[in-house]
Amino acid sequence: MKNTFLTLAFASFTLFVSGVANATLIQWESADGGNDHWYELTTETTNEFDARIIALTSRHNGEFGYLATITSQEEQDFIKALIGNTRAWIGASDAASEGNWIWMDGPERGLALSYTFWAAGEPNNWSKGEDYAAINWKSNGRWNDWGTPASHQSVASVVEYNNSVAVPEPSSLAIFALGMIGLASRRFKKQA
Ligand SMILES: [Ca+2]
Ligand SMILES: [Ca+2]
Repeated sequence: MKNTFLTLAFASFTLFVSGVANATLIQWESADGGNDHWYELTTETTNEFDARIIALTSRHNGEFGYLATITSQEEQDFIKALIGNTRAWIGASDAASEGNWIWMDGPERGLALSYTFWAAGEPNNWSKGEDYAAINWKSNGRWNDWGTPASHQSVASVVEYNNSVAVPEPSSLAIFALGMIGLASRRFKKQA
């Protein structure tokens, strides 16, 4: 039973690594005033939960992935230029404590948002609760709290890569593996 689980987890992880290889990645170079991190707009659209799993299990040149943490107007502008008008998940959430927005992963994991770019009237925790942030609400780069419980909408994600991140705990990794199995089975269905 345990071996089956590990085999499935490894198979789905391999699937993801190969899938991510085709995506477009751009570096925000320090020569341009950036942080030298890499950014990716995923080609796959998912709900807010799968988006986080895909980001955390993604690697680029050995660097760790996580849903983007946008901490300045300059970073917001760089990402907006990368993704155009595509709506996508970023790494902010208030799922742990309603109204208290934090970055879920990456170097700013657990920290309150020091910079925000919410659309007018957002975050509004609409329709029994929205706890995850999406960029490009109304195509202007502004953010919305989204992930409506009734629908868990599917959109792209912005994944950021660098190595100054906390390593996930083993219990978290087990959850990621379970999530990957679910995603992998969905991919197999797509191909069928
Ligand atoms: Ca909320
Ligand atoms: Ca909202």
